[in-house]
Amino acid sequence: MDQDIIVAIATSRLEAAISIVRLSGPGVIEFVQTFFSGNIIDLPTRNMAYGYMLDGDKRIDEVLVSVFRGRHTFTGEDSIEINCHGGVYITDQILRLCLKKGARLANRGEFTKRAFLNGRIDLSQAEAVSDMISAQNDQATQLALKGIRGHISHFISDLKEDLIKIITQIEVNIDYPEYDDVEELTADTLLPMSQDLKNKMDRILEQSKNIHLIKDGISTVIVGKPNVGKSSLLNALLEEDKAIVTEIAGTTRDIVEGRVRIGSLVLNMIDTAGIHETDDKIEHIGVEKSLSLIKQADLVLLVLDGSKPLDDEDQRLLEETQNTHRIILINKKDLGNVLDVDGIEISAKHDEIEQLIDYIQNEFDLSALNSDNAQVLVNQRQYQLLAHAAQSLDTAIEAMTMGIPVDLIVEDLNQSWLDLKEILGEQAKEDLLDELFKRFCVGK
Ligand SMILES: Nc1nc2c(ncn2[C@@H]2O[C@H](COP(=O)(O)OP(=O)(O)OP(=O)(O)O)[C@@H](O)[C@H]2O)c(=O)[nH]1
Ligand SMILES: [Mg+2]
Repeated sequence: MDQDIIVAIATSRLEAAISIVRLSGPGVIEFVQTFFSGNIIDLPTRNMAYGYMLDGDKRIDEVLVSVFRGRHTFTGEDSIEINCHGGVYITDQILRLCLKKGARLANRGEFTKRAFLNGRIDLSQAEAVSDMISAQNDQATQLALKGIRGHISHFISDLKEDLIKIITQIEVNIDYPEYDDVEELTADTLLPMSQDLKNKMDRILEQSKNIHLIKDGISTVIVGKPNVGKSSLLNALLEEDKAIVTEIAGTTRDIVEGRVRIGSLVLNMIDTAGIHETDDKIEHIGVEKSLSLIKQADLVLLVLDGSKPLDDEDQRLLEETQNTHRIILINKKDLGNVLDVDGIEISAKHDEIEQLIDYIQNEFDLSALNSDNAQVLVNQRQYQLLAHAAQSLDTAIEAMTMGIPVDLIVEDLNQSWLDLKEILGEQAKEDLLDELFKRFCVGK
């Protein structure tokens, strides 16, 4: 376990009203007392003392020092937060003073890492702290908050509990075969329990699939042949003239990006080059890009010009986007609609896009993911581990169905068990930990 005192600036390195310099480690209160004019030695936990940070006789800054004692702090160690004036220079001076006195500069995420190593939080909670910092919208913060409060830990622990019941039955059976009939155990008891557990895992995996839409936003690509009004639509959604709009076909040659908020949803929009056959080298590259974006997007907005009949290029795009999550938009409704296509009529030029906005809001109602009983995993690491756990369990279930002896099945169940533990970091290897905590900022 780390024993040294670590220090970092916990706030942004920008001029502000206050900055916070954070320290943690055994003996940190006595340590800070040696260069602080107020009295913190006798201060109860979660209290503040007023005074000056001192470099010898020199007063560095007038500060408030908060004291956090014992195991119930964020890191699980004694900690200190120095609230100083928020100038970049003065904050640096206080950091330097702490270093000069013998503290060590914290690595990225080291405070949270200590919290984890000291058993204050598990890995899913640590990841939620990181998610909280990077959250861009209300739903993402709510999700992160649930994670911090141990939501994921709870339902993964339940799965572990179910699994260990199955494993113990088998182990008992292997160790004391004279007490149990192997055949009976396999057929009657193990299979329904295992199937039940597998169903629970599958449900969590299914629900978790859409979580990236909350965390990262919905990647949305606008496609269509040239001149149908794609850039006009981007501008209407952004409520600004970001992309160039002209009556000349082939105006947009490269991709143009913008972020649109619709209620609590975030759409990461990409306006693309109009897709059509072209000899123009630059335009051709743009078209290729557009086609590949269709495949990666969460949502495709296919724009058609409703004032003109469909042509081969429109047909091709209707086919290209057939298997994507797409919305067909019939633009230029102010000029009439001659198309016999199911779609939402809009006029991008005149900002008449309310129907589209309503449609997207209904289509991506992600509120269920944030409800109290939704069990969702919030990142790829967790998702892949659970998927692997489910896979091993499935192999075991197949083996059970085929009547394979239980002592051969236990291996797969053990693998599933290890994966579940790793979600909570109970199995975490040191290099994995380093990698995870590096994604934090210094001071967290
Ligand atoms: N009447 C009418 N004209 C529109 C509407 N939306 C776009 N336009 C016009 O259609 C022309 C093309 O618009 P853009 O938004 O540049 O079309 P684009 O699909 O981005 O075109 P490329 O970038 O060339 O592929 C412009 O003259 C727009 O003003 C609309 O709703 N009604
Ligand atoms: Mg354009």
